[in-house]
Amino acid sequence: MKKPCTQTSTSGLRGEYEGAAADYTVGQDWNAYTPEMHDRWRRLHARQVGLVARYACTSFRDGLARLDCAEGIPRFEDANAILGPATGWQLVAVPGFIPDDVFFDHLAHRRFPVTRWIRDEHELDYLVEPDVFHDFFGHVPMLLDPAVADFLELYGKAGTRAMEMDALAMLARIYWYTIEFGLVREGDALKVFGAGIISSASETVYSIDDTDVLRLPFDPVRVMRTGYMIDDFQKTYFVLESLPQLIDELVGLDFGPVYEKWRDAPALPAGESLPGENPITLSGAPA
Ligand code: HBI
Ligand code: FE
Repeated sequence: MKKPCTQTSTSGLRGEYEGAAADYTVGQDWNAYTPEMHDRWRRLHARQVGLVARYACTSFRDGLARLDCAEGIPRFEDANAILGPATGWQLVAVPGFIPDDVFFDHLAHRRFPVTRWIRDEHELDYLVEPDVFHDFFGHVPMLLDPAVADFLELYGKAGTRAMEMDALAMLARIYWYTIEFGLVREGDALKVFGAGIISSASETVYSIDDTDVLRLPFDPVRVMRTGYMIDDFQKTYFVLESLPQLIDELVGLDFGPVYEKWRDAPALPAGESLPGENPITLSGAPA
């Protein structure tokens, strides 16, 4: 593994890796945030909160309300005081994107890595790398949901085998299409629970209201076979019937044979359904 301090210069990743521990954790250094940074957080938060009421799933709305983080970049230790008793998760500050094996190890131990830097003024709606707004606003409310809390630990534990079997790309699609870009049905409406959607104003509206995008019922093997977009809106979203479906379908799944079978096949293109599939045509929430 590269030393943290060499990663900044050789990989082009944003963030200050110098001084990070072997597990890539750093102090949040909350006092280093400027008033401008806190103000940027406030504006991002205010914009998303206006959408959350209509578009986000109940767990997200409840979780966000408990975190009380509207006024500025939150202190991770304050969130930890809420998360610990609720689901046993703890946030750890990281400089930015971290190596896969390190990321998996944190999740397997119920530690969620949260990037400490905040995006610049000119990238308020979308950026490819995670920042503190994406990681905290998008992910932390869902860590208060018991099914998501358990699922993320399971995902972390699944990482070692996926890497050994050269099937990381397949496992990563599970995370991408659920934790990052997942939708969930609530009654007759579709709601957002993925952090990649809910931390972006335009994709929140698009993922629910666009009438042409493909929405498929969640199926773990179908998900593991499907490619995804990293720098544009998704062309396919997968819809859970409920958040506990994550546990119901993945706890008993033997990933090994699935990796063996599909690892070397080309990914299914996003945005295309297979013969016999029934895309979901439910509309979003009533206005
Ligand atoms: N590091 N900070 C951070 N955040 C992520 O979401 C992340 C990561 N490292 C690896 C990774 N995600 C994914 O590639 C794994 O889920 C496969
Ligand atoms: Fe994320």
